[in-house]
Amino acid sequence: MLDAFAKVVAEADARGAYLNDGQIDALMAMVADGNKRMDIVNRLTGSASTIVASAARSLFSEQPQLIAPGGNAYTSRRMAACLRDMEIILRYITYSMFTGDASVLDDRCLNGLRETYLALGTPGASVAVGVDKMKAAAIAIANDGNGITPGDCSNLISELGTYFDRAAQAVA
Ligand code: PEB
Repeated sequence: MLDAFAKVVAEADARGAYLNDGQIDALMAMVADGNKRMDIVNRLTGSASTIVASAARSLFSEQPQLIAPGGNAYTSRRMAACLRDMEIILRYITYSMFTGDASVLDDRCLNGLRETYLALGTPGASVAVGVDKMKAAAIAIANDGNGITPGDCSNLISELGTYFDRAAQAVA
């Protein structure tokens, strides 16, 4: 598991080189945006159950076969497993947003997840739709300008989007 700083150091060390200007500038930009980044992580963490619930509701209304008898989220045990999976994925995305690096998400959540779903007979494509719906809900919450000093968060929001896309692609 790396963060944005350790990633740059690992990359420079692999070349036996000092950190270059581009790497230092990118990390300085990351530090300059640090408060906004923490604010986004804080918002997503505080709204995690809202994000999961609204994404799940939307997924099940589009794919009602999942909650019909015989469906992959039918019975409260499977429904609970499904909501839990979405929550786990969201949690790892908040960690990646915090560290500025996807490796925690890759190593601890996505690695082998497609194979797990295949073995369980859980439709990965539906999980991917659920993740995409969490992305929309999370971005709306992260971007909510209400009650805050307006600022440019576009880079952070697009970075956040990449983590959701990565998770969706890993299981689709
Ligand atoms: C991954 N999910 C399930 C299981 C595992 C995971 C390992 C099997 C064990 C169990 O049931 O707990 N666990 C999960 C994860 C990590 C982890 C992400 C990462 C670290 O450790 N069903 C649907 C939807 C979808 C879904 C499409 C969006 O209809 C999920 C939610 N996951 C789902 C379901 C099960 C499951 C298990 C229904 C139970 C499957 C079953 O037992 O039939």
